[in-house]
Amino acid sequence: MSENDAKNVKVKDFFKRTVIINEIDEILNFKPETLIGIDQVSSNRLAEHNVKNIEELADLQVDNLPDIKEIPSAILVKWIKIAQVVVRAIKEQLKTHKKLLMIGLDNGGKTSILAVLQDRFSIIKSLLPTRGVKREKLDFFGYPIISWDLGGQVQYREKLYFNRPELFFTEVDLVLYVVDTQDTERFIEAANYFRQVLKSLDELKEAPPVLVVLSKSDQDLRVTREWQNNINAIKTKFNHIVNEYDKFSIDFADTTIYQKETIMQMFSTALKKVSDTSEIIENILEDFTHTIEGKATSLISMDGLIFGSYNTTDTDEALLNNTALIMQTLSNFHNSIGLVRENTMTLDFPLNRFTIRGEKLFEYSELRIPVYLWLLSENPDLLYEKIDYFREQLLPLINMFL
Ligand SMILES: Nc1nc2c(ncn2[C@@H]2O[C@H](COP(=O)(O)OP(=O)(O)O)[C@@H](O)[C@H]2O)c(=O)[nH]1
Ligand SMILES: [Mg+2]
Repeated sequence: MSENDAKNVKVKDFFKRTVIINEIDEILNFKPETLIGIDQVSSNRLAEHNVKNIEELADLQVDNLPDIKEIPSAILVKWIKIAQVVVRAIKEQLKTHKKLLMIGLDNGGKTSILAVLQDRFSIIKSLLPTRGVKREKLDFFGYPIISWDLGGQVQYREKLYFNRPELFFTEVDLVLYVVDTQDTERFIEAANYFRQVLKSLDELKEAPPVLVVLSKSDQDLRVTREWQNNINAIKTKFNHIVNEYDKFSIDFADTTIYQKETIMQMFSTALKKVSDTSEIIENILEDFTHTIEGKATSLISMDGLIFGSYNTTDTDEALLNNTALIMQTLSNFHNSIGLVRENTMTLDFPLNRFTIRGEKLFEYSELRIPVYLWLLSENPDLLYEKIDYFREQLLPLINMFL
């Protein structure tokens, strides 16, 4: 899943080989000529008739075709049908994602926040800004975060966002609205754009939860009266705007790039709003399993609670979980006769060419029950190599959701 969208695009075969697909949601906005069989001249003719992209092509009515004399109607109908297949497939694929939008005025700190995430989790996949609208996208363990600026010198962008809001605001699972708490001069502008965003969402009948990110809440400032006044002013204003509608829920989280944990906390708040804990843990395990080229992973406590697991086949899942539970039973027995619990348990199956290994990660509850990460892999070297990465980078993240 979090293996980048574009690689899994099932509709790729409909496009010319030279077409580069970075993000699937972008495809709807591609020109018709990107499709196999549609030449540039015809694409331009279509554009003259207000059919500028694939989505608009798919929206044409077969029984009410525009009169384009260079394009025979039988051909046009064929193109419409192809566009419809593509659009349907893409919408289907988009639905399975949890899409997080990060927006706010330019200079608010969005890119910096994404950079912190990227920097902490080298596993996160990033995509460069794409042509046209300048957007940044990060794949946060299977949760795409799309970011762009509002306001300032970027009027041409606003036009696009607010004239064709459906391209940006549909099927959004969470809006992260970033406000620079130090830039008092632009509070009003920030609030106005916020209202415009809610209005667009409302018109599209969308009501994702909203998390207002109070950025640049640096440690030394937080103790000042002035900063506290700023925060109160923002909260009052934004709550007031939200109350103009009775459908949005709003929350606030303050962050500073100088304390990375504030950014982690903000994201865990965000993810908790869109997914349940086990789904988040599973996404993290999935990415790790890919990194170690493993076949299955499970996070299991010594009393048999499975916190989350990832596997590609049912057989691997059964193999891993059954083996893990038996090894844990053995470990409990050893412990009961006074042996020290091993931090690592490994079982090699050389004839079958795989290894199962359990790594003690932490203890949970007052009873201090050990929790192990169990891995099934045909390539144990990678598993040994990356376990420290898991411990240092991913475990703190998982702990936020337990
Ligand atoms: N003091 C402070 N400055 C920040 C913080 N986050 C970002 N900045 C600065 O604000 C400026 C704009 O940040 P940027 O991430 O590019 O904003 P964007 O336009 O919303 O993407 C940069 O000079 C950053 O160094 C923060 O938490 N504290
Ligand atoms: Mg930026």
